[in-house]
Amino acid sequence: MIAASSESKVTHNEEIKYACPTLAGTIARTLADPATDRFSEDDAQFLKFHGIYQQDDRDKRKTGKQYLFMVRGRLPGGVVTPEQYLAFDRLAQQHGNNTLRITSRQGFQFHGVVKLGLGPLLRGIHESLATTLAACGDVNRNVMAPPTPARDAVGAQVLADAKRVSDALLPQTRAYHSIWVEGTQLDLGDPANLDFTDPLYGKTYLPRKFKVAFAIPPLNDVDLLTNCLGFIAIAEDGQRVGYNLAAGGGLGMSHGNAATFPRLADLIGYFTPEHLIPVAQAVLTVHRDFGDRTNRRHARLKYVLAEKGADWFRAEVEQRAGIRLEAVRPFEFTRQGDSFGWQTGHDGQSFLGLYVETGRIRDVPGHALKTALRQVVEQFHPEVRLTPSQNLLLTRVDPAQQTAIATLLAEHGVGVDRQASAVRRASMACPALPTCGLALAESERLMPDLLTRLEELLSEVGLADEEIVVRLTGCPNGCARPYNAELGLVGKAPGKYQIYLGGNVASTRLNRLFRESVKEADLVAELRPLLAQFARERVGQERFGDWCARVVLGESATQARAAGPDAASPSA
Ligand code: SRM
Ligand code: SF4
Repeated sequence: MIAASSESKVTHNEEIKYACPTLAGTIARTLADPATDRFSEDDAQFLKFHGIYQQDDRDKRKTGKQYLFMVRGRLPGGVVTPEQYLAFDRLAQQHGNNTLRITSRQGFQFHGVVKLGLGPLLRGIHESLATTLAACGDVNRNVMAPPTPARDAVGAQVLADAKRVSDALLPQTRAYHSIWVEGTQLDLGDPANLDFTDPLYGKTYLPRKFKVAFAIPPLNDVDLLTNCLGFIAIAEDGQRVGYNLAAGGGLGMSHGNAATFPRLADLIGYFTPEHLIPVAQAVLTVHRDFGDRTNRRHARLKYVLAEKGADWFRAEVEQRAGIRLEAVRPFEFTRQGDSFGWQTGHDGQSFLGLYVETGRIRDVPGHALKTALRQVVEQFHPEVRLTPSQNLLLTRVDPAQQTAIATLLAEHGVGVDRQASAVRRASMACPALPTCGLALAESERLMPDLLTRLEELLSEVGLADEEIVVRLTGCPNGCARPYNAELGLVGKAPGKYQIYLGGNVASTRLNRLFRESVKEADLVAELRPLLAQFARERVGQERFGDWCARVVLGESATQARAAGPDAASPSA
């Protein structure tokens, strides 16, 4: 029987998972069929579990649908070996649109892949010892972790833990290997396939996607509280000694549907590292067993937390993990985001933070980032790490190589010192048009120009060097996490955006809706009086988000913080 939390009928997604628990669908058969350039609707749902989205080029819809595929790689903590990077660079050129898109969860996306290219692309990714399995679908997605080589051993310990959790939460189906490596269609009538039950996920997997992140305070570069499951590392004497558990975050919502909302995670308790996997599996199985399978808009773990409460949830996790959680240990998040330029890690090696506009690695006239990175990786073999803000780090660099790397980058128009303005470096945009089927408005294609206009405005009001966290998405699903930005812009309709204000730099507070359906051309004019007043009246070094929360949204800073779990005063 398919588990449901109410008497209502389960969704179609639940029915097809139940009918085909290996998630093989008829993907391999269709892949081998030269007569079609697309998969059936049901197979398109199964494809997601294999890291693939069936899309079409929305710029070309007037002349009929042109099917293209997006392929998402799963890279825990955003860590990419030099060999993998070179493989991805080549595969993007051979089978995609010759760009690599760093995602807001430290993955890589290939866009513009045609059906014929899927087989060689996925095989190439597999041969590079990476995978796209469970990068999408009703399963745990890419596990985020701080990519910056920390000042002590904690960073490496947390990355290793993130990899362990990622592995422990992978689905066990043979379909991925059979389709993409062996090129064979599983026999769907074989009882072994019909009755397949995943040891962790069961027959119907999760009601919806599930997201995990690790953070090392005081840095909140992963926007931890927006995840279903968050692990906040507690360190003593340069070692991570345990984790605070956070659960029930998530951002997706629909315009005009108050039953859907962004939510920050609750702090649940503290535990020591030997319990990491049981705790992760306990939280995941609470979602599996209590998530709503009758309504995909209400199926995320955040709604279970919102409705049943943190005390109920803590008791469930304790019972499933077989431990008692201790009281949350004190910690403080002070900022999100990345740092740029050359820095030195705890091991004495150098690393370079590079700003990547809207996360898109590509060559454009005067800025051949894709070629530059390929040549740097070929010649100097740094490890590549993808950040949760869609930027990139080159790590494990011999300090003696800094000048040569900077020179090679400069030859391709890629600067190392002042890479972009503070506001641009703190920005994110989701892909939206033309690839995303859910986009209501432009995002990635609009962001560079919008930021130029914002930079001009900031100069005009005397704030040229001001860092403001600005995030733009083409719809309310929130893929670039706009609801905890200081300034969030969310697509409402073609050319129209909702303006959200008042997130904080630590990413521990949700912003609030300020204006609705503002025309794209009017966005900067709408912000001008606000930024001018902020420049005149801010108190000391007060940030734009805090000022908005205090003055524009009519709250005291204290009340504003209470809108979400305030990291400055954590409580169990
Ligand atoms: Fe997302 C759906 C892109 C991070 C919330 N997201 C999509 C799809 C796959 C559209 C679709 O379902 O057809 C987008 C593909 C666009 C394209 O053409 O590439 C898409 N999401 C992305 C990425 C690439 C945005 C980016 O700018 O980097 C991110 C990929 C991350 C990864 O590597 O796994 C991405 N998506 C997020 C985040 C941020 C995060 O996880 O930290 C969120 C908000 C957090 C959350 O999950 O609540 C997010 N995406 C959604 C939702 C809303 C889910 C909900 O609960 O309502 C959808 C729609 C859905 O699932 O039906 C969605
Ligand atoms: Fe697409 Fe909306 Fe996500 Fe942007 S926020 S990528 S438009 S689903």
